[in-house]
Amino acid sequence: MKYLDQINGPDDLKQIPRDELGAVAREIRGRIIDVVSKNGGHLASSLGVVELTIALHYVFDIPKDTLIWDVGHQSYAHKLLTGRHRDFDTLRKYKGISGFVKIKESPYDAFTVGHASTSISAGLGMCYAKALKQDNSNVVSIIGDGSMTAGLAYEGLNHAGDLQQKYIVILNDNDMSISANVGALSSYLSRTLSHKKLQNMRNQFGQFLKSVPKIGDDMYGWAKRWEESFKTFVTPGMLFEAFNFDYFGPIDGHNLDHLIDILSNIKDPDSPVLLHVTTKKGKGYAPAEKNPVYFHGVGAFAVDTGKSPASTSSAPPSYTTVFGNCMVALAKQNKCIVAVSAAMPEGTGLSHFAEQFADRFVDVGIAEQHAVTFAAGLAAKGAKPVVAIYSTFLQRAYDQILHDVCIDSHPVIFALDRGGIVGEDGPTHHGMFDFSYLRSMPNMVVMAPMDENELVRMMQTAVAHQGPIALRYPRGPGQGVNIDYNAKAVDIGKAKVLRTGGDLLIIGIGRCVNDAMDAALQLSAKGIESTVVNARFVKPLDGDLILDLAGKIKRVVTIEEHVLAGGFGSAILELICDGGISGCRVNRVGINDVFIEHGSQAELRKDYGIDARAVVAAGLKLCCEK
Ligand SMILES: Cc1ncc(C[n+]2csc(CCOP(=O)(O)OP(=O)(O)O)c2C)c(N)n1
Repeated sequence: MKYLDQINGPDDLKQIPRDELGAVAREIRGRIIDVVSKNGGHLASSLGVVELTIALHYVFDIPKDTLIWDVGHQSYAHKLLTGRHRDFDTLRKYKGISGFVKIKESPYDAFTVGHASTSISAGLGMCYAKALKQDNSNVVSIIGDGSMTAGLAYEGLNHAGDLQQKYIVILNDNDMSISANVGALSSYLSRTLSHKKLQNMRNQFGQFLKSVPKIGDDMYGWAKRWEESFKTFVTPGMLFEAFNFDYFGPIDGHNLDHLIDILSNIKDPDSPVLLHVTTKKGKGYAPAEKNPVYFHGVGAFAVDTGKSPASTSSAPPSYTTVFGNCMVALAKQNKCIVAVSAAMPEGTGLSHFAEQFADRFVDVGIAEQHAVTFAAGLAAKGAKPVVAIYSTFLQRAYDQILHDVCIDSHPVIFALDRGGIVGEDGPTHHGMFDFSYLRSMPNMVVMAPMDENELVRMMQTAVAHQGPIALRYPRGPGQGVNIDYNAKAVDIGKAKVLRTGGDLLIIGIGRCVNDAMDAALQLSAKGIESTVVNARFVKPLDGDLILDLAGKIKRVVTIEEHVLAGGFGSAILELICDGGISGCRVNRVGINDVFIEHGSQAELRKDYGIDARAVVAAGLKLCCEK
C-alpha cells in the first residue's frame, strides 16, 4: 500500500503533503473494509472517523498530546496510523490486535475502553494530572452523539466547565447510536443543525477558515468572537456554552482541509473547548452508508455486495432470538409487560417487540443506570418491566439494582444477554461478574438456563414472580432443543437431576450444564459414574437436594462461565459449609481472578478451561487423588 506501508507512526504521516491526505484516507478505508470483511468488527463507526483521525494525528503531537476515544470501537484508523498496519489482519483474533483501544497494546492508546461515555471524565482526569506536573500538552477526548446520552458524560462536562483547564472535547455527531439515536439532546442537535440560517453560516465559516492561513492566537480570538455573534441564532453550541465550554462548529468531519485548519486553531486552548464535527456513519462504503445499523458491528461479508455469506448450517436460533420471540409471545398475554433497552434494541433481540408493541417498548439510550431506576418506577406503579441489557453493561447500574429495585423488592425482570465469554469483543465485554454482583443482593432471584427452552420457561417464572428476578444467558446459538413458547414455568429454587452416579457430583449452571453432561459421559468411559445436577438457580439454591447429594457422594465439581470469586461455585461452597457436610471435597471450574482476552468463544473456553475437559480433569483429581 503506497502510503500505509510508509506510515509507522504519526511522524511519518506528517511528512505526507497535505494535498495527498485524501489518498491516505482512501487507503485506510480500503484496509479497514478488507480486514473487517474477513474478521468482522465495528465497520460503520470506524469508516465515519477516517478524516477526523488523520487530521488529529496530523495536527497534534501524539502520544505527547493525549487522544481519548470514547467506546474505542471507532479506532481502526487510529490503529493503522500508529504502527499497527502490518498486524491489522489479526484484528479481533485471539492474541491479535484488539477491536478497542487498549493501553497494553500501544503507547498511542491512552485509555482502555469498550464501555461508552468514559472519555470526558478520563480526559479531564488526565488534564488535571498534567497540570499538576506542569505538563502543558493537550488532551483531546472524542465522543459520539450516542455516547452523549449517558449521565457520565454530563458529569464530566459539568466538572470540566468548573475546572476551566486546558481541554478539548470533540463531539463526533453522526446522528446515530447503534440504531437511531434517542433523547432530547439528539433531537436538539438535529433540529438546530437543519436550521437554514445555521447551515449558511456554517458554510461561510468553513470557507473563511479555508482561506486564512493559520495565524495562531489571533485566529482563535477571531473565531471566538465570530462564534459569539453566531449565538444570537439558535445553535447547538448553547448547551455546551452553558457548561462553560467554548463551542466551535458544526463542521464537516469529512473535509480534511477544514478539519486541519480548525484543529490547528483550537489547539492549546486556555480553557475547555468543544468542537462539534458532523460525520456519516459508514462513510465511503455504500452498503454501510445505506445500512449503518447492520454494519455497526458486523460479521464477515463480501466486499462487493456487502452481503454476509448465506448460512449453510442449520444452526439453532440464538438465545437472543429466542428471548425476543418469547417477549413477543408474553406481551400478547400480559398487557403490563414493558421492555426497556439501553440503546440496544437489535442486540438484545427486541426489534420485533418494538415494532409490535411500540408503546410498551422504551429505548432510554446509553443510560443503563436510568434504565434500571426507570424500570423500578414502572414496577412501583404496576407495570411489569423487563430490562434487557448485556451482562457487562448492567455492571454500570449496580447501585440502581440494589437501592432502587431490591430494597423494596420491586418486580423488575433483568434479562442479561451475553452472560459469560462473548468472544472477539474481549475483556470489556465478557459478562463474567453477574452472578456475584446479583446474588449478594437481598430479595434478588438469579437464574441461568441450560438451553433455549429453559430460557422460555424461566421467562414464565420471571413474569409470575412478585419481586426482582434476573436470568442470564450466553451469546450465540442455543443447544438446538425444541422450543415451546407455552412451556410451563420452572419452580423457583428447584434444581434438576439429569443423571445419577455414586462417584462424583457435578453441579452446573447455565450453558455449562451441557459441558457437565459431556464430562459425565467421558468420566463414565473411565469407570467413574457421576450424578449431574442442573442447578437452574444461583439464588436461591436448591439446598435440600444439593446437601443431600453432597452428603452422600462427598466429591463435588461445580462449573460456571463466570469468575470464581463470589460466583456459583462459591455459593455451593457456602451451602455445603453452612450445611455442616463434613468430609466433602469441592473442586470449582470457573475463571480465576483474571480478565479474559479477546478471541473466539471456542478458543477462549478451551484456553481458560471452561469446558467438559476441565470438568473431567477436576473430577479425576477428586476421584483419583487420595
Ligand atoms: C455502557 C455501554 N452501553 C452500551 C454499549 C454498546 N454500544 C457500543 S457503541 C454504541 C453506540 C455508540 O454511539 P456513538 O457514541 O454515537 O458512536 P458511533 O458508533 O455512532 O460512532 C453502543 C450503544 C457500550 N459500549 N457501553
